Amino acid sequence: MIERTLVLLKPDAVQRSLMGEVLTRFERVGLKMVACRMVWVDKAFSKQHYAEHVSKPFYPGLESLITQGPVLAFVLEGVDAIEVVRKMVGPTEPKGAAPGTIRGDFAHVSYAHADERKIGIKNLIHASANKDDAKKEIALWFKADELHSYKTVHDMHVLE
Ligand code: IDP
Ligand code: MG
Repeated sequence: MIERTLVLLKPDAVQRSLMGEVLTRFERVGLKMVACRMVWVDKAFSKQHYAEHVSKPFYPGLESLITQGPVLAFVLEGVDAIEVVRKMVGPTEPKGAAPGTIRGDFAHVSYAHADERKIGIKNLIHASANKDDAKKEIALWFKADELHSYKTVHDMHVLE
């Protein structure tokens, strides 16, 4: 099943100059970038993107993190892309994220540490959690004419 999923490299990833390293991982497995933009998110847009979390205790820290600098927003396409990208990203808390995952390889902090300091947990990246979220999030971040269809060299191996 060819799917599309929304990925954000959060301000901590952008500020740590990790965009290239992370994008390389997605390119290497043959996922296709079909849209991309750098965006400085404001508080209102954060509340739209993180609507499910707005009333949670960690939301203020999360909002201040996601609005503190530009994010790189992009859409990846591939077979079961939503699940594959979440697998590559790893679990939310870097402390428990396995080596080999993006959060496990580039961060280590715990919820307890973030909560004690009342800061959002710096885990580098967002990826849509399921089909419904992917559809909503892609529509929130991109206009239809910003989503491209084209062939990569992977397509002959992925599709044929
Ligand atoms: P996800 O990014 O792995 O999908 P969600 O539960 O959707 O995780 O949470 C969204 C974001 O909110 C997380 O990536 C993280 O930055 C932040 N967050 C989630 N839970 C906590 C928490 O308990 N303390 C601090 N920050 C949190
Ligand atoms: Mg989530």
